[in-house]
Amino acid sequence: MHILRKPSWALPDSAATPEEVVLSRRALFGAGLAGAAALASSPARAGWLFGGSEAPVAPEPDPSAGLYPLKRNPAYALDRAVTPEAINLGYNNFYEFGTSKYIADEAQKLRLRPWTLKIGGLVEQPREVGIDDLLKALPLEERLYRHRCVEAWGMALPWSGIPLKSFVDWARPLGSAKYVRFTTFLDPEVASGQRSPLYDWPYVEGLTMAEAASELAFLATGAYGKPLAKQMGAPLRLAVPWKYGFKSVKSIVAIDFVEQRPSTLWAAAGPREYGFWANVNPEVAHPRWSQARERVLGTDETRPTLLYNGYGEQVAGLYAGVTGEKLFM
Ligand SMILES: Nc1nc2c(c(=O)[nH]1)N[C@H]1C(S)=C(S)[C@@H](COP(=O)(O)O)O[C@H]1N2
Ligand SMILES: [Mo]
Repeated sequence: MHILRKPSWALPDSAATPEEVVLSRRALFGAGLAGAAALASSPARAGWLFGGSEAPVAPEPDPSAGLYPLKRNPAYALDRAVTPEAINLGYNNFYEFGTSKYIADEAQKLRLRPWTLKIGGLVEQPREVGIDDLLKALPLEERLYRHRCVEAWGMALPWSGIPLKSFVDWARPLGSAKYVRFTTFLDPEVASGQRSPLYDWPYVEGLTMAEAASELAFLATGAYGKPLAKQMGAPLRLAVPWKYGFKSVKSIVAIDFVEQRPSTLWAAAGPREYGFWANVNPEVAHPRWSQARERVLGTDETRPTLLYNGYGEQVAGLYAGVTGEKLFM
């Protein structure tokens, strides 16, 4: 997602990409995307762009690993194949670590413990909870979900985590709360992308209370039967699959219940292109490209995009009374 610039896959890049990386990307994305993958920035370049250091970081054990895999909730089935895990681990949007899709190495700098979630705003009692205590306090399950990025690519994956409604009930918001605001960590020392002045860090996203209480909204703590990978937004991210992917905010450190609609990072950066609602709709084009079809990650196919990304049955009712709003951008 670039503002008033070409999409990232169209950016020319004269930096040589190591052959083995190009080859593995070719295998991952198929012939249709191989060219784009070869053109895209390497992780090293993403770090260089923002002045990140290249020191390798040793993997740390994840104390929540024993919780997974979780029991799958069969209510959330798919009409398509699960995207291979390797694709999800190697093709990400996480601008905190660079604007290319290949930020996985850079994201390993993120430290996951201690990880404290602050719950505040309009709640009976503000509190701070460590991620491992949160995992003990709330029900966990696995769900298969689709994911549709506003950049016209889609995928499907098994998330593990907490139904957002369970979290909201547990947090005990006041009746005056109208929105939930989710905030990503802020640490430009670790996240070289946060040294970029182009965005108003930290990354913030929001939902209405009704959206947050809907059955589909999910707080992901894992994927593919394991704790979340750092590049996928560990240790806690949102998954709202009927909305464009930028709503699914990663590496959350604060959840606040508020009365005013929150100002969100992408809506602030590009108000003509990205809005608060961001519901998927094939008939409402992005100002710079069609949303009618989507590239299926991990294949060389495209498929028609579905209204609400195929989740209309679960969520269309949320918008019945909403008028005069741009629900699909
Ligand atoms: N904090 C944060 N959250 C984020 C983003 C980001 O750049 N920073 N990118 C968003 C976008 S545009 C998408 S498509 C998804 C990508 O998630 P994935 O890398 O796990 O596929 O994360 C979303 N959440
Ligand atoms: Mo996205």
